[in-house]
Amino acid sequence: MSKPQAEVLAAREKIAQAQLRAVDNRTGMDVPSIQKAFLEHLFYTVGKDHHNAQRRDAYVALASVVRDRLMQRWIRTQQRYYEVDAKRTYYLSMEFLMGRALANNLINVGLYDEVSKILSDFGINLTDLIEQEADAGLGNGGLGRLAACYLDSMATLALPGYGYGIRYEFGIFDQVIRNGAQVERPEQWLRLGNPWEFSRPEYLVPVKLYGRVAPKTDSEGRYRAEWIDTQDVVGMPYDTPVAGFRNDTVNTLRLWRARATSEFDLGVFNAGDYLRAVEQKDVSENISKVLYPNDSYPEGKELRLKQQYFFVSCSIQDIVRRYLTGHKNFDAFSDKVAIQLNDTHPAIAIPELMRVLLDQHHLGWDQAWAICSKTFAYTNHTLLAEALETWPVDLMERLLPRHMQLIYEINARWLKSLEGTPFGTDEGKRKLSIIGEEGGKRVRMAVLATVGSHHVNGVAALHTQLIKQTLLPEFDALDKKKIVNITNGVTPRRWLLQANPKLSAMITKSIGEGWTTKLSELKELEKLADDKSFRAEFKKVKKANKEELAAIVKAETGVELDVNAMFDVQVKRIHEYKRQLLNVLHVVALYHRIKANPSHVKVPRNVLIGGKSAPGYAIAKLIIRLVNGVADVVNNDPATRGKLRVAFIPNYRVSLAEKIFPASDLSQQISTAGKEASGTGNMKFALNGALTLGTLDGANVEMREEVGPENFFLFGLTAEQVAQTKSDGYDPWKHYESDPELRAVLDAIARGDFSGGNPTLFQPIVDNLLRHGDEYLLLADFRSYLDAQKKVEEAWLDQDKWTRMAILNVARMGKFSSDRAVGQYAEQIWDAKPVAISLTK
Ligand code: D6G
Repeated sequence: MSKPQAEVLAAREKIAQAQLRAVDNRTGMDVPSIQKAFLEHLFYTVGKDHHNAQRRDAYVALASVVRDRLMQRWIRTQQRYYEVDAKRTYYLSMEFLMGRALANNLINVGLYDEVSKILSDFGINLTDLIEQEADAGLGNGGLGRLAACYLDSMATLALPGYGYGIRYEFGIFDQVIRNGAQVERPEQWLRLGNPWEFSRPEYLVPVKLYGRVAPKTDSEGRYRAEWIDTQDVVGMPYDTPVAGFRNDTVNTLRLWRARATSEFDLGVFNAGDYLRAVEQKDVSENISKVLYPNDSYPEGKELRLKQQYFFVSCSIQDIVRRYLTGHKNFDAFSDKVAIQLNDTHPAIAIPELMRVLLDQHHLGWDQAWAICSKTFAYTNHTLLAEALETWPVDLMERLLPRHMQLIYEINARWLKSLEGTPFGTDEGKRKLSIIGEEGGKRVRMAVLATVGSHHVNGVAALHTQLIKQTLLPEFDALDKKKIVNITNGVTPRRWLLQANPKLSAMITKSIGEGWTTKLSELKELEKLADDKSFRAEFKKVKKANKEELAAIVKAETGVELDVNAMFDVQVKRIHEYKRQLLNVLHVVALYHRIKANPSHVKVPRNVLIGGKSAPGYAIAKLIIRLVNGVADVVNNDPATRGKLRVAFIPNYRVSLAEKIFPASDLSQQISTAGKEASGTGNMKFALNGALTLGTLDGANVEMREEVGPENFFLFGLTAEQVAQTKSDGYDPWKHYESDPELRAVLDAIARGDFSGGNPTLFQPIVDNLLRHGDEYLLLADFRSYLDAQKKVEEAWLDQDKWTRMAILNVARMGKFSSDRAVGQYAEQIWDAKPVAISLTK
């Protein structure tokens, strides 16, 4: 070692030692250190004294205190991953529906109770500060929230995991209700700043778009593609720490923001058109501006494909960069890197990794393809035909010409490999081609993702079975090990420990706190279901949670709920297949029964419905109006007093969900069988002691198995019967004509009973059911649904029995922890091992 080099190293070591001492001083976990840190942050970070500090300032100061403590663990974790050259798992997702971070981080670092006490000594209420934080609403619904739960579990299981996605400036819109209708408002979660994110300009990556491919031969005469005349943007990473539960692991969620390149406008700029040059800067930065607010329905816009490629390209380049810091060649790539594609949205990652390996690192095709197919795995989230993504070949050719070439080449080799199999015929090849010919040439992203992945997984047993039977039967026949099931799960930290502190405390008091990381320990509650005093306490907790929710509903909607009445709840995206409309039909039937004979309705209910509709989904928006129309009539009719209240809860989001699940008695999971891949809301309700009224769809099937059929209200056609009914030629009129109660309900809606006498407003809804084939079989399931609702009422009338059933539901939800799900991914798909983190080593 030369002398100057030795000096540099010695100096670095000195800084490292000094830094350790400084950090030790600053991030103490004891009460005086935290008190001091809070006051210091208020002063130095926020710049406020106790006279002018507002709640928001106190929130920022507290977030900074927590952040400091995370930072130490974060840096140590990332160092450790490099030291042991860990295999890393990358979760690529267009959506991460994270919600708020403060309470979750406080809980995970183990400071919640201390901080709450310290603040109350200062006269500050911790929950007031928690409410200051905007939800990180970077997702539409289940798919995005699943990604967030999985990050929590990866960190808690000490798995070296990363989330990669887009830092949308505008997340999912805010929903307000005006005259009963959904109105969308831009959601500006970053407006007041975000204390949890760190920009990392040192990791900027360039991304190319458009242009053309120039064939070249290199000095050794080999073909080399060059992608030129492109329009470039750069990706700027923003890192958010993801803390494991009390284990010192802190992983990273890296979200990309699109920025104009520094020479963005040189051409135009040189031509003297300064203003146009600046305008063009905006165009490239638009890529990460807004989340597409569609759930299970691709918009097919050029900007959406740009978003997909933008974040995928940034992420793949970053993954390769990180891998190459410790490796000289790509031989170990798939031993060190696992990439999970959350649905097909990031499937362009497959040709992108091929491009990087072939064009930038000059690997041969076979080696590059072998690496890809050992690296990628794909999670399918839907079977709905209209939700399967395809991109027009001509758009792909224009935006990503090199990728289109690579996709053609991948496809040619794939189809050739089918020769000699039962699918080597023209017919077989046409079915299995990555390029679909129907309705113009299109790239089928699900086929691309399946061809390029070593595993494909469905998200519940029934869903996986349907993938094998209907979506990808040929792939299943070719390789029986490729398609596997991993039933979704939810994190018990956010969805029980944080959201329901009262129930959590009660559980911990009874069975200890092991359940927070080993959810199956809840099983020990089973014996307490028969314990009278436990049941009484359980009911008390539920009632207190209902009071909290009732106050929110009153403030948001003006509707006064009766906390002794059943809270009958359906919250999720508004979609025809989820059948919020079926719920409304039941409410109208109940209303009619009350009007006919009030004493017949013995169980008082509050029916609560919440969820956003895609802004362009007209019929879903009309369903929201119908809920509000029905609520107006029902709530204002004196006959319903003490019997029925209906409210549409506006702006359903993660932070509101945390208040809703703990307060629910009945959870409605009533999708048409075969349509809902899994559901995760269903699990959160049951985990918080709500009973499920549901169809045999998605994970409901497994939930019913776990809790026992006697603790689950089942109704409706099975997936098989749904398919059969349709193929037999389904006739909704038959049900209308033969069921007078159903007829009265539909006639009332058609007549305008819930639209101020206007018969046209809800006509499209009635027409869909009666004249356009009732695609989701509401009328076929109506009677069975009402019968099940009757059983719900009977059960409710025996409160002891109901509470017993509710406790058993909680006790038997162990399977639905995201820790179990992520553990299965790690073992069966990623081959990922935990790396324990210690702050002292
Ligand atoms: C996080 C924490 C930070 C660390 C960085 C590593 O932002 O301390 O330096 O991750 O990122 P990579 O070098 O692994 O991308």
